[in-house]
Amino acid sequence: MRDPEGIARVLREADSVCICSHVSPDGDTIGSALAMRLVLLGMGKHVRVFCQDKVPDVLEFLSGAEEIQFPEQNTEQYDLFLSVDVSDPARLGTCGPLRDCCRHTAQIDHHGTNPDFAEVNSVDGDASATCTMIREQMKHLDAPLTKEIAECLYAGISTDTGNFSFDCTDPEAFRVMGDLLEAGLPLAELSMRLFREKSKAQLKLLGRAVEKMTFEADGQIAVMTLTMKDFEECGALSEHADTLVNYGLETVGTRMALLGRENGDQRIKFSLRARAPLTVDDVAASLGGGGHNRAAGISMEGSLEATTRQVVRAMKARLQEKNGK
Ligand SMILES: [Mn+2]
Repeated sequence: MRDPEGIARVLREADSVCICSHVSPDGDTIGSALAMRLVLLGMGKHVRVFCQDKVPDVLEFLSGAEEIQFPEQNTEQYDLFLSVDVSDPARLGTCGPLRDCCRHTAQIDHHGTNPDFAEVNSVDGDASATCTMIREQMKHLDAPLTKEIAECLYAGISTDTGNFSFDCTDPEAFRVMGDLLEAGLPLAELSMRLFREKSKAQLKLLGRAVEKMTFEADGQIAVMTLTMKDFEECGALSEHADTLVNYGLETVGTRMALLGRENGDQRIKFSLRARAPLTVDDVAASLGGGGHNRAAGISMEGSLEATTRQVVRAMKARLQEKNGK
C-alpha cells in the first residue's frame, strides 16, 4: 500500500537519512535515490546514498551520482534508513547491514512481491516506477521540483516503462512526465543518451549475444548467454548487457526470453522477459528470484550451462501450463 504520509512523517522527524539502492542498480533505483537526496538536502537534512555496486556509466551524469558510496565506506549513524526500488532485503546486498546504523527504517518501492520489510512501507506493485512514487512523495513534503530532480525522475520512469512502451506505462507516468517537462527536463538530449547511444563495447556485446541466440519450445523462448570471456573480448561490463534480453523478446514468434550471464563471482545472473499474457515473475520466484510480471531476474549458483538449462525448463513448464497442454 502506498503511504506517502507515513513516509513524510518519518522523513520530517529525521535529521540524517541513509538512502540505499538495490544491487546491479538501474535508472529507477538510482534516479529515486538521487531525487530523494536532492529533496532531503533541500529540507536541510544530512544525507548519504549507498549502493553495493557502481553506478552504470550511462547514469553518471545525474546530479549527485558522484556522491554515491559503497556501504563499506560508511562511518556514520543515521536517524533513518530509506531504501528505494528494493523489492526485498536480499536486493540490498552489502547495504543490508547499514540498517544496523540507523534508528528507523522506511522504504518506497513498486514491486508487488515486496514483503514490506521496513517499519514504514510505501509499496505499490501497480506503480510504473518507484520514481513516479517519488514525485507523489515530493508533493507530500511540499518539495519543489527542480531541473536536476526532474532528470533523476525521468531516468527512472523512462527505464522502467521501456521508454514509455511497456504495458505498465500508465496515465500517472505521463502526468509526472508533464511535471518534469514543465521543470525544464531536456527530453530529447536525455532520451538520446539513455536509449539510443551505445558504447562500442555495448554494440560488440549485442552482436555477440545475438549471434549466440538459440530458440527453445518451437521458437517461443529465446535464449541468450554471455560468458566472462565474451565480456572480456568485447571490452564490456556486465551493465552493458542490461537490456540485451529485449532483443530476444523482440524476435518475431518468441513469447519469452532469457539472458544468462556470468558475473565473475560464481553466480549466474538471469534476466527474464515475457510477452503478455505470459508472466515470468512466478518463474523467477520458483528459482529464488523475483521482479515484475513481464520482467524478472534470478541470481543462481552453478555453471552457466546447468543453470540456463534449469531456467529454460521452468520457462517451458510455464509456457505449457499457459497453453493448457
Ligand atoms: Mn523500478
